[in-house]
Amino acid sequence: NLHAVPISADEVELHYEGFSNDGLWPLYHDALRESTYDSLQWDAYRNVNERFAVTLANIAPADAIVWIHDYHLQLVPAMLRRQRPDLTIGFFLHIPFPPYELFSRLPWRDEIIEGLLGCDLVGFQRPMGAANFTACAQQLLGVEERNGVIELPTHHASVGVFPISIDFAEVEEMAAGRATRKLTSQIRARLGDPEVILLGVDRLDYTKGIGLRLRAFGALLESGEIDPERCVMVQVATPTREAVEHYQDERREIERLVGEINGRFSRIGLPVVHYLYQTLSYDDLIALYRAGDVMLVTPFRDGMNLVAKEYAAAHIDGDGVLVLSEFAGAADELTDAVLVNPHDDRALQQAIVTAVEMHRHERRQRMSGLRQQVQRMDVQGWADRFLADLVAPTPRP
Ligand code: GDG
Repeated sequence: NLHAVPISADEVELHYEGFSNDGLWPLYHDALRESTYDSLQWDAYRNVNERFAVTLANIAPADAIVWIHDYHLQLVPAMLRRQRPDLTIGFFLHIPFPPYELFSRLPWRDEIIEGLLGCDLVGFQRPMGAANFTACAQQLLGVEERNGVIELPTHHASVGVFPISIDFAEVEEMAAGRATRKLTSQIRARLGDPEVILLGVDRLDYTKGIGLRLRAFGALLESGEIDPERCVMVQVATPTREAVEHYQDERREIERLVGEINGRFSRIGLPVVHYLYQTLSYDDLIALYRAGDVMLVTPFRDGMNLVAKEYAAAHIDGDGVLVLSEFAGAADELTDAVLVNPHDDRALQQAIVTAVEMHRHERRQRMSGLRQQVQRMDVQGWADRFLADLVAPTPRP
């Protein structure tokens, strides 16, 4: 049932790599890198959004429900409502929504808010995203908000919080398969059967704190708090947005760090950091999750972070420790993780040592809490809750 919307190579450069990923992405993630604000990129962003809106307007049946996703398409709701006032329109933002102090830098800030206000329901990962959006709408456009509903002359736009999740049952089933079990023991053997495998899995993105965690691991090897004969680290860094300069810089820095740490602490045939700049198959990924004794999820800022949830779902053995940044949306729910402020070097090192040294009983207790939480709040529940609120908005008291 897919209906493709064509985008030219120029538009990929201007709309996708440019405005979306070199303008909005850093701005929405605490301005961790400088954003590019370029009016040619903005024109392309508007044009691509317009094309999605026109396509939807042409194919949506009367009174249909439309659910639009993510920062690449924030203008579509208002564009679509103008053409098709009969539709019920929802939007979900997968990344954080920044505070007014940052958002107001954007030269086209009013247009973005107006675009999103074309919705019947705008959903965010965390309460802070919803609060930031509401504050921006009030300050920039002077709209009135009451009980999570923004009152507009044409309609009411509800603002809600819907933390996304994963298909717990699917991951659990894959993890339980015989092939996965075999793959997991092969991975452990190939790594030299270490006592502890520390694992990182991320798109190679500067928001994910990959360098930070490598530096923490290096410092612990240096101080002797972690023994390279007992522990190895595996870092999967999936290629992403390679045309964007900030990503090229980040890759260089990570690869320099991996080289530095391996040069200093590896033994022949036994590197202490195994680095894969590759996209793995989902089967391999699940086997790797199972092999990981300590999962390191240390973003500076992350809308949710599904890797943290996948790790818990894959650990059907009930063991394993998750080290999780407070700045990932997942930290609101996964309180049985070892939570850490990744900006605090020493705290991060301490969290890693705590995870490596944790007693079996505590590991199992925490993993059980994590698994229950992810199972209870899976992706189907997320979709059901969003769609139920979209069809019958329930203003909060
Ligand atoms: C955005 C938000 C929010 C990773 N490497 C491989 C691979 N992956 C898969 C993981 C996971 C997904 O990619 C990554 O999801 P995250 O949630 O961790 O991060 P983003 O890509 O930044 O996603 C984020 C999310 O949207 C959903 O709302 O949680 O905050 O930034 O599913 O498994 N999959 C395969 N091979 C890999 O090498 N097959």
